[in-house]
Amino acid sequence: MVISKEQIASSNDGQLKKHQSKFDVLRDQLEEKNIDVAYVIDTLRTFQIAIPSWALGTGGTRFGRFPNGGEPVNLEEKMYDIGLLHALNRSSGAISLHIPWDIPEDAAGIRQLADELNLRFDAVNSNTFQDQADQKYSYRYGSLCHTDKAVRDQAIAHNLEVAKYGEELGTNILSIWLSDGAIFPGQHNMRRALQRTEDSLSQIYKGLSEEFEMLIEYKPFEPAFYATVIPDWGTSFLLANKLGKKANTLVDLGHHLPNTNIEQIISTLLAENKLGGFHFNDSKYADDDLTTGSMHPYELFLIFYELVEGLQNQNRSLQDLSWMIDASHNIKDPLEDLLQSVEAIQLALAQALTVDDKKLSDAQQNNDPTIAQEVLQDAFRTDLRPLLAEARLQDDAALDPIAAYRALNVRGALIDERGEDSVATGL
Ligand SMILES: [Mn+2]
Repeated sequence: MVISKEQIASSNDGQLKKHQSKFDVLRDQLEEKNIDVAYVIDTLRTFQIAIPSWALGTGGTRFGRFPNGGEPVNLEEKMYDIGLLHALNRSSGAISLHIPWDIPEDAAGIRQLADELNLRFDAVNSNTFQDQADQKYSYRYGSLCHTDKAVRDQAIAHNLEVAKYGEELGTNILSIWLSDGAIFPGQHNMRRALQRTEDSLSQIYKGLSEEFEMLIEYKPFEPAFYATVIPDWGTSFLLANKLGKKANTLVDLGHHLPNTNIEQIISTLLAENKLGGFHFNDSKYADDDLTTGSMHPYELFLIFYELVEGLQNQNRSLQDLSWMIDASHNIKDPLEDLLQSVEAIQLALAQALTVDDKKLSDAQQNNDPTIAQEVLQDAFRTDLRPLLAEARLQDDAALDPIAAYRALNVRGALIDERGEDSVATGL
């Protein structure tokens, strides 16, 4: 299924007048504060968030899975689903693959389909956290950290193979998340496990071409419940620094212990020029992988403020980093859930872009926390949704993507096309 510009335009028709009056009021309000509205809209239009190929089906918990039907069963169908999202919001113009869940057998054909759907390929992700049917050695006791060199070599070769698939698709970013760790105290020697991991990563690093970037993701626990080998940003940063310029840290919002100040981590990593990418989701307790912005929208805004301010300070652009949604959709329609996440991310970005920087930095210089809070919360509490709608309208996307998705009965059409019991591969 493909959504045409005409379908989008007719779904916008009835809402245009109402949108225009809401947008006019907001624009006046922002211009009074000397905000360059056209710049904010351009930034929103340029900013693209990658959709992972494994997130287009219903996720599950270890207790069960409740699919919606019409799910994509191969890479092409997954790309069509992302094409639907991108047609609705024009902000999801990138796809991130997980190998071996989605192996691009016919790279040329896949690239052509991506062009037709206006998609590009973002980071490719390796997988050494589960065993595949045709695999010689098991990752039961780890991959890059394993005590047996043969297992480590297998995992190193897999990562380099994933990078090769990426190259064929026109991306040069390899994203690595390891589940390596110990479930029980004493299970492995933590120092040696880290040294072996560093050694394996450096072999992967040396095997990558000069243009390649390696992203190292961290996670405090799960599935290793006692000690994960790369548990926090400090360990990822340490490894990335030792490896060299091509290696950077990747921050996944859900990979922190409760109440961790993630915005401060961002600030430090940006200052050290070692922040490479971002995985968006939200959580109440741990790696809940819920819809971005569903739990802590204020935190998301503060994170974006650090991103925008930190990147501006270094004359870098948002496009220098990899941005991806990494969530699991357990009860909602995955496509609706992704539309909501993208909207929440764009909203947080817009809020960050409309902070009165001058007033905030004056308040900081004058040690005035009251005014500092006023400035931040003024940006956060201004309803910027008409600005997002305007950015979409300028790109021929839907004023209200969820409403358009429902009006076009996309899920119904996908069920007709693929069947009620069509279930996606992946998470
Ligand atoms: Mn992640």
